[in-house]
Amino acid sequence: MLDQAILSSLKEIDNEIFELTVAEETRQHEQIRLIPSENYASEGVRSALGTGFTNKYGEGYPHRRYYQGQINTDKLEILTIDRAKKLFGYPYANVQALSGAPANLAVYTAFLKPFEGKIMAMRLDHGGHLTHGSPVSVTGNWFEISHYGCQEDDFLDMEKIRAQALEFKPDILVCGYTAYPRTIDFKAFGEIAKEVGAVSLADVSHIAGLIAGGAHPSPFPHIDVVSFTTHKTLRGPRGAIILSKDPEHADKIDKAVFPGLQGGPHFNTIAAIGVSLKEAASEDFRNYSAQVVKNAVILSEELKNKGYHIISGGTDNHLILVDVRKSSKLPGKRVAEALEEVGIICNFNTVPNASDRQKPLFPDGIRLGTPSITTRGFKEEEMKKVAALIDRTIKNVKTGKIEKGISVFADESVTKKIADEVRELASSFPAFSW
Ligand code: DSN
Repeated sequence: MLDQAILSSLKEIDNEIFELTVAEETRQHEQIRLIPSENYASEGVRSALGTGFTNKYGEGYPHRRYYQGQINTDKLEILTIDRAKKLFGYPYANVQALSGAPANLAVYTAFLKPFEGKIMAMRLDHGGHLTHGSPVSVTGNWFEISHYGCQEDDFLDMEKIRAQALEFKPDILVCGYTAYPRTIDFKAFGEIAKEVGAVSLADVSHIAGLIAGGAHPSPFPHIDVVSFTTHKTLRGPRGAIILSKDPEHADKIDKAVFPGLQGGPHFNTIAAIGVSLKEAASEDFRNYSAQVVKNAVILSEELKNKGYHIISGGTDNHLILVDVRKSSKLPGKRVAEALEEVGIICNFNTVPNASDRQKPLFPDGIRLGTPSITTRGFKEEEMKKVAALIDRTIKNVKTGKIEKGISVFADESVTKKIADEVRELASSFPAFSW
């Protein structure tokens, strides 16, 4: 979306930032964006981000603030909380966490003391998240961590997870992933947590929009605490929500967010989250989330038919993991960079059950997702075209060692032709009111 009024005032005030903004808007318009954690926020969401709510401080919670002048902010926060509770069916919601990592840290510190608590979660290279106890995150240093992973078929085995939990006895059992293409069995996770006396936490950042739209089962009533960012499939601003079932949990979480970890809430973000929750409750959004999954299934089937090794053999959600080393003898990073050259943006990504050569910066796979292109209106036919464009690009990438400064492409004229086709396809599906 290019808002002419906002942009023309920006141009007058700060031409450098104006030009970068236009360049980024244009990039997002002309490229096919397949990063599964990105989306296009609606006009309503973007408008709400730029209002006078950005000018207001309000440390505390509605009717319990440390600043005067909360007549509108209290109503705003209550309205957004109510929408979150209604949409996801949980009785308590905190809408102040600034994003996903602070939200997860708030949940951990609500229930655990550093250097005492135990957390069990998915390993990072199988689709977990840095804040699920990675050693490079404070979560991996402050708490004792036991990681579970996928089996040889790339699926989670709930019996094995149960056995591991019975032995490790975590205080918090985490499910919810950044790169797991299959349905999460919230009921089984909730039961295991109960059996071992742990709090169950689902970090549903990736699939919050699918849950809201009915395209993935809900964690309610199985999971105690649910955290998620609001800008992925949910299509809101960059922010986070923490849901809970138990009033004592909710109280601890509120205290952990403020004053435990944060100061003043970002009311403009809370307003935009409110807008996105209203939009996510609509029939249109139900259709959108169903189409996100449909598009991902078609893309994975098309790539599979072209000989690509799809992790777990397919997808149930918005994302697909492709082991490109197994498929094409190419490292994930080279493929992701080659795709960027033609205007297709994805992640290079670790994959479970990979070769010994895989490292986080040199993984064997790529991660593709459909939330952004579905927002733009891509359907079955376009997904087939996207699969063909990806395949043609990868087939044009050289294998083996390539000297620095030498093109990765076998034929530059093919690259140029694909890039033109990508630009044409993307530009014919504008996001919102481009
Ligand atoms: N950045 C998110 C993702 O891309 O999955 C995780 O934080």
